[in-house]
Amino acid sequence: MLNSVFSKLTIIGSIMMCFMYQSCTNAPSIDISNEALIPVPSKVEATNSSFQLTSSTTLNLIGDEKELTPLAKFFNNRISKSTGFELKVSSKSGVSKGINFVINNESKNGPEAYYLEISENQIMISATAPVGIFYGIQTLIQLMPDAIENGTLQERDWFIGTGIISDSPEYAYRGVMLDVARHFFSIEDVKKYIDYIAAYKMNGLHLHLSDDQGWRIEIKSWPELTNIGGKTQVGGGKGGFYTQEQYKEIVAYAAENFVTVIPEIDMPGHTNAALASYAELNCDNKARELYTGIEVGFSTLCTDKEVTYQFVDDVIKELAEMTPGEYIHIGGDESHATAKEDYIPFMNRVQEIVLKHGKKVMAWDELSISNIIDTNVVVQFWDSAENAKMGVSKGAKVLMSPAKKAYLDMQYDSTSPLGLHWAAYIEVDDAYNWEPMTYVNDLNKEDIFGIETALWSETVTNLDEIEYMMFPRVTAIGEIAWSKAENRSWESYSNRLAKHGKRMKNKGINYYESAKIKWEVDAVKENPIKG
Ligand code: TNX
Repeated sequence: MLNSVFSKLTIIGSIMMCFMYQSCTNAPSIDISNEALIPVPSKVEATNSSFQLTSSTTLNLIGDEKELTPLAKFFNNRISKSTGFELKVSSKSGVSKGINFVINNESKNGPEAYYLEISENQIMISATAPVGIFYGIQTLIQLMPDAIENGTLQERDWFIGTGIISDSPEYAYRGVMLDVARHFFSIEDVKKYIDYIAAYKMNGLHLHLSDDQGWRIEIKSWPELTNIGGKTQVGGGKGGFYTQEQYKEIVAYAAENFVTVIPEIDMPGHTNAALASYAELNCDNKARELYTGIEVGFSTLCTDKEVTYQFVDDVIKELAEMTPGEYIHIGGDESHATAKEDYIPFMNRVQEIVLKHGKKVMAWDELSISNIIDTNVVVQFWDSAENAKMGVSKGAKVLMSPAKKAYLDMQYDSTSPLGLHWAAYIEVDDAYNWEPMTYVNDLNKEDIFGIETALWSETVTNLDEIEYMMFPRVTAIGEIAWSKAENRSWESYSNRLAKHGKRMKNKGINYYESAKIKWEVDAVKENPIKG
């Protein structure tokens, strides 16, 4: 209410200004430094006027047409349902009226950095690479009225505030893990997950593809892994798996959204589904029963059998062949059924296998007790700061995923209908208020590979539930990973999130309406409605 009075006053104000200075345009004044941008950009300068997007706005591509055309398509797709516009796209040699995507070599902040300049007549997003333009587009969409997120045609004007934003990420790797083993999720759900994370400038999708309850990726040389091991899930549902073609489809969709897939095959523990599929992987040569509970730590591959290494080699080989990303995750967590003297040589040998197939190694922090055989090894800190530090002392980098802060499967509080709480209850402020640089003491910035948040799926069974656990906490972790520490504060983030709620609602996201946030149900930024 107050807000709409305020915005009417602003409009009246700008009309009066226009008479005073005789520079009448019908562009309302919009202050972009007040927009609810998540993650918060490095620098925002408002010039307090607006650009109007109309059906005749053109999209001008300056740079390699082949690289820029998919971005123009992406932009048109994002805005077409709500605006009804299909902007005309053409290649140009220089910036002109309309929206310009520009590839140039001017930025010193790396390929993901972008520069966004909005004036009354033109918008320019420039970057050294397509990924930077993509992130500029994500910001531009957040600068549009919330109604842009509606899935149906909105009859209204589309004003975007003017000013300049320059932005670049704090951490190069900003990931999200999805456990498709405890409960299986369809390709469509995974694609939605990719859309959600890319919107917050996150660029890694770690897929937890195997666990005690299920094997979810077709391996042609070991077909029973999915024929048998893919048949069920937690609670006894029908499970499922991705064929290699389907996995490639996920990888390709992720790449279109500048997201890299990191596949995980968890071993030597968390392997009951494989042990149920092939008797010879067990030390006693007896196939295990399929498992649909949620206990951990009871299964292990037989580490002194040669067939185990043949199995690992074949699996990693097929996985490496269909994974363009540099990393393969080999798990290594909670192998309580594997003796330490077996675990260490096993993990050493599996690391060798990953390198042999041309990939780099990622594993949970327990890996640190074995050798770190390559300087590119990444240990994923979830539980033990000691392990994280030991990994660094042996030459590894650390991926920060502290369970007490970054686990999306933890309950918000004791009343949450979904989730576990073995690590903590994680309210939105808990998810936001931590600092990757100091969370584990004695780490240097260059020891940190990046930030990753994780959604384990023991209690999560469908996309609605994924959304509930993910939102809004994923936006908190996304901001920690992208934005500079000096630009971040709970006060600012929680205010922005309060406004951002409308956007999530319009998108149809089933987010958790935390009592910690003063949600603004009516958008603050109601641009003048037509008529
Ligand atoms: C611990 S985190 C696990 C997973 C469970 C998760 C549940 C980690 C490396 N291992 O196996 O799914 O807790 O929160």
